Amino acid sequence: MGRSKNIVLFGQPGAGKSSLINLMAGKNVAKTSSDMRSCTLQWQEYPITFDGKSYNVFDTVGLEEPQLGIPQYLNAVENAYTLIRKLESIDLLLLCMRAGRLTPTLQTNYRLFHEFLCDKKVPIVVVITYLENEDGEMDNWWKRNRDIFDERGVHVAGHACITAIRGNYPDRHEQSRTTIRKLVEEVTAGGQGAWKGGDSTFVSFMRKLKGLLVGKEKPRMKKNVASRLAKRCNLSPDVAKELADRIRDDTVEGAT
Ligand SMILES: Nc1nc2c(ncn2[C@@H]2O[C@H](COP(=O)(O)OP(=O)(O)OP(=O)(O)O)[C@@H](O)[C@H]2O)c(=O)[nH]1
Ligand SMILES: [Mg+2]
Repeated sequence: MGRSKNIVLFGQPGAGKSSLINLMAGKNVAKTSSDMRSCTLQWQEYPITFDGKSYNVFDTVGLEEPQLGIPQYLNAVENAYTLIRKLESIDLLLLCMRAGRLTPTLQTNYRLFHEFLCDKKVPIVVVITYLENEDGEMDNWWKRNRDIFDERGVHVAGHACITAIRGNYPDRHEQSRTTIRKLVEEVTAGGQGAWKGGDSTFVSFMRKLKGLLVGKEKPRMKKNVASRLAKRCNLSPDVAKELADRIRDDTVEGAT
C-alpha cells in the first residue's frame, strides 16, 4: 500500500460532510449533527481505508457566513488555512453540497479553497448529498444542474450524486458508497494531482507580505490581499480585510 492520500473536505454547515466520511469509511468514524449549530468546530483528521488504499480525510468546519456569523466564519476560514499550510501535500478537494442549495456560498467556497488556498493545483470534485428521493437515477440531478456550475465558474474534475445516510433507502446508500469510493480512487490514482503544500501563490504572497511587514509597502500589500479576497470570493470588504489581517498574523507567528 502506498502513502495515504490526503483529502480535504469542505462545504456548508450541515451539507453532510461528516456523513460522507462515514459513508466512505463504511463505519461511523465522524460525529454528525442534525443541529443547526455547526457540530464540527475545528478540522479533524480521519484515516480511512477502502479497496486496498488508505486515505486521510480532513473534515473542515462548514463555511457559510450568514449562518455562522462573521467571527465564526473568520475562525473557520483561518482554520482551513492553517490546515492547508500544515499538510505536505493534498491529493483531492471534496466539495460537499446539499441538493437544491445552489447558493452564492458554493462559489465562494469553491474559490476560497480551490483558487486561493490551493492555487488551482489540486483536483476538486463535487459531492451532492440529499438525493435519496430523486426520481430515477440520483445522477439525474447533475444532468439538470451541471450548466449552473459552469455558469458560476465552478469547474470540477468529477461529481457524485448521492445520499449520505441510510434512512429508508439502503440500496441507494450502498450505491452511493460505491459511487464516491470509485470517484475518489479514480481522481487520486497515480498521485499526479498531488500538490506539495506551501507553494501556492496565496501562501507565497503571504510570505512576501511577511517580509515586507517592516517596509513601507505593507499597507498596500495588505490592501491588495483584502481586495483580492473581496472580489474573487464575494466577501464583504470588512470580512476580507479582517481575514487578510488574521492570515498575515498567523503567517508571521508560524514563521517564528
Ligand atoms: N436525508 C439526508 N440527510 C442527510 C444526508 N447527509 C447528511 N444528512 C443529515 O444531515 C445532518 C447533518 O449532517 P452532517 O454529516 O453532520 O453534516 P456536516 O456537513 O458534517 O455538518 P457540520 O459539521 O455542522 O458542518 C445529519 O442529521 C445527517 O443525518 C443525506 O444525504 N440525506
Ligand atoms: Mg461535520
